[in-house]
Amino acid sequence: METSLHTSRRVVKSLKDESARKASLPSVGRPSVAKHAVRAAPPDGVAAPPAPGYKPAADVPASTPAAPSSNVVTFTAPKSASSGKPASKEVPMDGNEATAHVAYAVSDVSFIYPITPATNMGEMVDQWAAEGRKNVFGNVMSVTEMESETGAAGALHGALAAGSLATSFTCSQGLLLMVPNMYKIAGELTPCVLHVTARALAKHALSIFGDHQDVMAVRQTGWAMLCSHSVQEAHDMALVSHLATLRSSVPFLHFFDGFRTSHEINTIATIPEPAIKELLSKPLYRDAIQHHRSRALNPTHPHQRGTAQGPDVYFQCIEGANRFYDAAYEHVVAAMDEVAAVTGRSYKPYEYVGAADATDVVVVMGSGSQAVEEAVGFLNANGRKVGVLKVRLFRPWSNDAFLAALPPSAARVCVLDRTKESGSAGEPLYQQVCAVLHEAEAAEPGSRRRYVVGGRFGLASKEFLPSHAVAVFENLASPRPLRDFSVGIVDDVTHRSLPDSALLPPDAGVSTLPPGTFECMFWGMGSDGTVGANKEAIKIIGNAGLQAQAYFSYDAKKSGGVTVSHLRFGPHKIAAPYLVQQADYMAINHQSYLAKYDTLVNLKPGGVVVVNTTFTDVAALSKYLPAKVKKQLASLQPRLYLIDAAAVARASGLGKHVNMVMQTVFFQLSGVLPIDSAIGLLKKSIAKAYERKGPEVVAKNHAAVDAAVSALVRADIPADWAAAETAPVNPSPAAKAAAGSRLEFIERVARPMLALQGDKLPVSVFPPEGFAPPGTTAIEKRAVAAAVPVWKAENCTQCNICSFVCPHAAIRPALASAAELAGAPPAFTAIPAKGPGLSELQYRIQVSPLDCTGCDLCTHACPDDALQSVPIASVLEAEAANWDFSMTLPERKDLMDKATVKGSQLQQPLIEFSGACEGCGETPYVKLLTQLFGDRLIMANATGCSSIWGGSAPANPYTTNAEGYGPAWANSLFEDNAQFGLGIATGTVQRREALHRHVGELLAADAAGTVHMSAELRDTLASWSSAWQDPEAGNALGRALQPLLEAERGAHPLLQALWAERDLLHKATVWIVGGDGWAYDIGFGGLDHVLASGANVNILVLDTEVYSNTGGQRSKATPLSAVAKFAAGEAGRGRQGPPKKDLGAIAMSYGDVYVASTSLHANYGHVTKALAEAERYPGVSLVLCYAPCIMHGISSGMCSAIEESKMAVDTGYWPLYRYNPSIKEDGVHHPFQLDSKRLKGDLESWLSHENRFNILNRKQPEAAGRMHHDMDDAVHARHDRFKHLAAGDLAKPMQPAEAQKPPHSKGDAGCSCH
Ligand SMILES: Cc1ncc(C[n+]2csc(CCOP(=O)(O)OP(=O)(O)O)c2C)c(N)n1
Ligand code: SF4
Ligand code: SF4
Repeated sequence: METSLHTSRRVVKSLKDESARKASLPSVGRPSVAKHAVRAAPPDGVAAPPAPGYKPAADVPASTPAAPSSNVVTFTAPKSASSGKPASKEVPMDGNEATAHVAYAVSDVSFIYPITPATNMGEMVDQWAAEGRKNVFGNVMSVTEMESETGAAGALHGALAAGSLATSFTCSQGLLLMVPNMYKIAGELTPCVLHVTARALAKHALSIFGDHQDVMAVRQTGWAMLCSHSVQEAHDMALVSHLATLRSSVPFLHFFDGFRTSHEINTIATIPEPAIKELLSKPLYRDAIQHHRSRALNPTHPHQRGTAQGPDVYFQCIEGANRFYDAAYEHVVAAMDEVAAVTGRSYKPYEYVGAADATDVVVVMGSGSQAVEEAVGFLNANGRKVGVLKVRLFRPWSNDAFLAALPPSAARVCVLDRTKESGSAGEPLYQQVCAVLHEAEAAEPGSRRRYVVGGRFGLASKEFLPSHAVAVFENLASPRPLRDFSVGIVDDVTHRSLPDSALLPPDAGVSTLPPGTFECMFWGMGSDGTVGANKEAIKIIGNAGLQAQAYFSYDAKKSGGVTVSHLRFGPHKIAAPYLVQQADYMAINHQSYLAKYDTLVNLKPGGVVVVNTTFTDVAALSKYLPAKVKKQLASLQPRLYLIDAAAVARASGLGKHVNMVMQTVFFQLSGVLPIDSAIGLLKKSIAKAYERKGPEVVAKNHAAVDAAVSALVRADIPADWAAAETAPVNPSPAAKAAAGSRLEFIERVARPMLALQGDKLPVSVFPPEGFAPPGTTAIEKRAVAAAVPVWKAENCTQCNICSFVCPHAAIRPALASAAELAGAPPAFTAIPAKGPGLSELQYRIQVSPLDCTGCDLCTHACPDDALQSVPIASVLEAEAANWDFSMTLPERKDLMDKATVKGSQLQQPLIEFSGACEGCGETPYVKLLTQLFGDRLIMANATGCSSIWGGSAPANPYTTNAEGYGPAWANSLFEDNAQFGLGIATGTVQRREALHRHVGELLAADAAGTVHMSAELRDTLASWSSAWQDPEAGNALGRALQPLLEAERGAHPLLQALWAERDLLHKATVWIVGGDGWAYDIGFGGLDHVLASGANVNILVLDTEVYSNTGGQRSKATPLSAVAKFAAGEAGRGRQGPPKKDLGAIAMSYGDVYVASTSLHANYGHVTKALAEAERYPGVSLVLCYAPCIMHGISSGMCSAIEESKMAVDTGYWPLYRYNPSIKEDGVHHPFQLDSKRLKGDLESWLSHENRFNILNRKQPEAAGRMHHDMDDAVHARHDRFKHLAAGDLAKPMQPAEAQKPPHSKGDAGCSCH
């Protein structure tokens, strides 16, 4: 192990004392500062000791530009950096790429489906196949995207049955969908490898992050399970898995930690493909492949598989497979040995690292083992005798091999699981180890019993640091170790969590990293390019011969959120599967982060910090910085650099993209590479990365690189910052009022989470069922816009269109009386309101500058040039105050018909400030939905962008009105949303019917004189009983009943029972919402069933024409010729996708489904009408919504979504229609109404505005031209068909429902149905 242990003598002494006492750990307090070791803050004014790898910087004069030539080197690449293996073999890549390389090399067929974080593996093999890359058998892999993981597993099973070498990539919910076929594949003893980025499961919440819940949920399927603990292992174990499956005929699930390993970039030594080829050409493998193929389904030597068996034989057949599992362990060892012979890296299924005579051993699986290994090194260097047993092979388990790996001296064993099995006697690995040890002890009577405890760590990528591992050892060595514990969190409810280590507190700054490791953190904003630039940087560094590691942490915002890039590099191999704790170099790419987040807590004393700020002068900065930050800077004494990177980016034509400026500065200040060569490599990588976007973009980025360093300013930290103090800030009354009853959740949970302090929250603050209160986005105030719109009253015609199109509900009309305006801030100007019933009021358009994303859609939409985008700083203070005031005005929703464009915007949007991308085309539909029906809306939301911007804790954009009513929103899964929504509707209807009966009984009892109630209550109940299905009148009566029931509920148990169910007096409307991936693909079966159900439910499909949430993979809504991911090979086959599936036609074919195809941006009135009609229709309604998305690559940006959508409709690409079965065809009235009647504009020219169509145009203009022509023909043909339908040529556009019904088939009596 290369870990260096920079430990102080006092720490050593205290450890030795502790082990000598063999008792509970003494409270040693924090270890004292050691040379190069404990990175505590230095005393005021004293520079910190240099960290390893540092060379004092030749400084830039304070507050002067740093000349490009100045030597401000901080990192020294040691001579040994490139020693060892030939550089060509050592490359930085992430775990997904490391795995995909091997999977591609040895497989012929793959069926894929996107799911984070495994998606990238599918993307890579798809891309390589499209490029014609050959595998070791000389074949180009056949890669097919399926409609779901169920489909992928079924197809995989089929390909295997046909004798192919097939593979797939998945995790989490995707893996769960594969379970039935996993049993089949294993049951048929089929060689196959599934590569899994182990991920949490959706329980109380979905999480895309890593743990072992998914793989542990399939451990019973009969697949071997081999775990990789690092990026290098992901590469090596991938090959071991493919070899071992061929050897054993047992299918292998190869897994590694999602994100931590799948997305960590690390320098690895790759296995040359010729070596893999040579291995597979051994007779053993040739025979194994031949054997697999000889078993394939083939009519020339047929056999039958998948029979039905009874009690007589099924059991024996299952047991018959034992010998394959018994032999599998040896096959794994043999495969590991073969790989070792080729690579020099040897592995064991169970591998022990630590003291040979260890008394205490931790057993663990996955990347966490590396943190434990660091802890073991630390403890053993300080007098303890401990070790770690790394489990790689979890299934089939080998008792003997495990026991052989465990040192005989081990008296105490702690098993760490990265999963949770609620209610079990212990997690799976713990139970496995207990069983082994129990059996071993039982087999040897009188043998020493080992003490075993188990605990959990790292769920959903929770950080697991060496200090946590030390705490685990401390617990194990204590007189009464905590069992069934958790580590890394504070459980103050069931008190199962371990306390922080006394020997190595998490924040002590003790490094267990190899000497000379340089650590960097880059704080960026989602979509600002920081992550991409850092990926390139670490590759440049790694390719230059240093060992490199990079990991990227994100929040859940689709854009405008926080990203932190964690980079490490140095001369020695870097394991460290955890975030940077003490950065030598920190870049803060947005100045607001200094105030919003505790960025500097992770800065090493004396390190370098670079801030992108408009305040490049210390005096100005001093006014801006919060006192806390000044004090931190004064204490840490970093070398502080300021740069107005945004100005450099703007001047270079890059808009707000500061990433290349900050990257150049990094290379300049870190000195990781000679600056000239670094700049050369950076420019080269820019040219490659932006090639697709054209030479202009490349030139602009190069210009930014050239201009960066001269804009850098070195700042001295004023001495008086050490004594800075700020007055405490009290939230404004408006903010308090907005928080309302949610205040406790907001203060205890939401605010700390938003400040990125969620890790520190104890268990007790969270609602255990994961429910979230509404309206928490109102407190976020993200201030991400560089420019915001301001209102020019003189031009405004009061159409409310700006508010209609705003994706974030950040601009709204305000109506105020003269009296109310008396209390307005001075800048809150207003004009007389126009329209019937509004004459007494004043009107204003108000923007919330702190919630606006600066997308510019509203300024584009405004037909009267009444909005102007201005830099946020110029209006922030005044407009924020205006917004706060406008929020105090009463809602005047009844003054206009809400089912009109203008009237809808006088309704409070009950979704606001979501974390969707700037200009997102999905959110305005949902916003309008909440304005039309928000106070009675129940939403079943499929997983997808809409569930992420709509439900990422703690940000809940769904909010309530003054009454406390608002959308009740739930996400079940991706695949089951239609059925989930149907279930909600069925349950609600059934309960309401019971309530209605109950009211009838009450009224009858009242008439009979057995219940006494007031006349008012009786009359209101009677009226409600007649109007209960009318959402307007019935709900008004329901509201009126609440106080009456409250007053009289004690009079009779029947009244009390009615009071208990009073929320059902309100008629709800159920909307099933999701994206096209859900509706057209994975959820289509369920959706189809709901369409046929006749239930009174509404379905809203937000059609972005790709799987937006997972990065833009093709769905069956993707149009012909649009290039989407997971379909890279199609262009090569001269065809880019089948034509888009016509979901509207399918739905209309039922004849009793209301169907609308609409585009909010193209026709505001149409969408409003369609939603209102759909809701009113007493059956299933389907509204298909054209939703522009950043994935479309609109060349003039998302601000042009309105113009683009109008063209999409004008050209016939996206038709506007409504099919309303309530309208009976009578020759005059037609159920089908075509609302985009005339085609105009040129389809080809519209297509040229969007990159998704342009990619093919650039690559294969002929094929693109042909497809565009086909599309044009199809659009015209469809338009003609629609015209006929609209004229009543056919009452039901496709087949009448009756005609589609299959002849009724009667089941044979006595058949065995499965
Ligand atoms: C069973 C399963 N497979 C895959 C995923 C990963 N996943 C989450 S959202 C999504 C795509 C959503 O696309 P779409 O329905 O079009 O909605 P959009 O993101 O475009 O709004 C995928 C593949 C999942 N959550 N569950
Ligand atoms: S710029 Fe965008 S986010 Fe801001 S108010 Fe206008 S439409 Fe809304
Ligand atoms: S649908 Fe597109 S624009 Fe909207 S949040 Fe998703 S990726 Fe962003």
